[in-house]
Amino acid sequence: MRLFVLTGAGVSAESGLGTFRDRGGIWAKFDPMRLATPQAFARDPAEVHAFYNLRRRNLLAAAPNAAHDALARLSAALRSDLFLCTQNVDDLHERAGADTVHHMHGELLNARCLRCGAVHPWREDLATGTACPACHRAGGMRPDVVWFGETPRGMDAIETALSRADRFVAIGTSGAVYPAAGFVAAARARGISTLELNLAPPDNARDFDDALYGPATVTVPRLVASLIGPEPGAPEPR
Ligand code: BV8
Repeated sequence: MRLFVLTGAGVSAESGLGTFRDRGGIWAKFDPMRLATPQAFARDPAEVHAFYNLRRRNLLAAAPNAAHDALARLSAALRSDLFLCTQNVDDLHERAGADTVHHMHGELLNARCLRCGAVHPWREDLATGTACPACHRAGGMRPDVVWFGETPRGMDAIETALSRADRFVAIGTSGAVYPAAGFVAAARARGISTLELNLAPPDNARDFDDALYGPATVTVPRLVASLIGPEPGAPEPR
């Protein structure tokens, strides 16, 4: 089995990190065009920093949940036969122990210097006056995330993994943001089976062969148990 798993904000929702498009979600409170585009950063970097500083602090206070744990168990069992692709900028898959995680929208705990291009692990707040540890120039440090209008990371690796997979699973994503929302159609065009795990049908629900609805902390461990067997010592599923 070669499995392509795409995760979205729903997998981290029960860790206390907000989703984007659900009622009361991040984009209900904040306008993405004011905060998550290169133009927004050029216009008002301090406002963009304040938004991501808050999210970075929330992330540092959060912990992986049972869905991340189950995917880490799957990663250990399938090794390179699992391509775990996340739209999430958090590091909860890694903290749960997942081996290789493809962050197509970048990582909030990295900062990138627009002056020299260096990428640094970053856990503190960023400010307009923050100097780059590599080139020592100030004013160019930004969160190393992919904003609207920017190219997602590693699209070649994603296309290769999609072309080799024999099963596609999307977990906790609304199917609203491209190119990720189009992966299921690409998988389906190849004739491989497609499954979605979500609380409710997403925008692209019709592209999936099967669905399992419920909280990710319940559905993901159940899916993983069906694929590789129950976790030793885990209670029998009801
Ligand atoms: C690009 C990162 C070219 C930083 C984010 C018009 C038509 C089509 C496309 C476009 C268009 N106009 C513009 C575009 C392109 C644009 C786009 O798609 N716009 C949309 C909005 C129309 N895309 C881009 O600009 C992308 N770049 O296309 O470049 C290209 C392409 C290919 C190759 C070369 C070049 C770049 C997009 C990057 C956006 N980055 N943020 C940050 O986090 O601040 S957006 C953001 O949305 C998130 O970061 C996340 O990465 C992404 C997806 O969101 P979801 O994860 O799906 O979250 P959402 O809240 O929507 O849904 C949560 C789901 O979870 C729900 O379904 C809910 O039911 C479920 N759920 C909730 N709780 C649970 C649960 N499920 C299970 N259990 C639970 N407990």
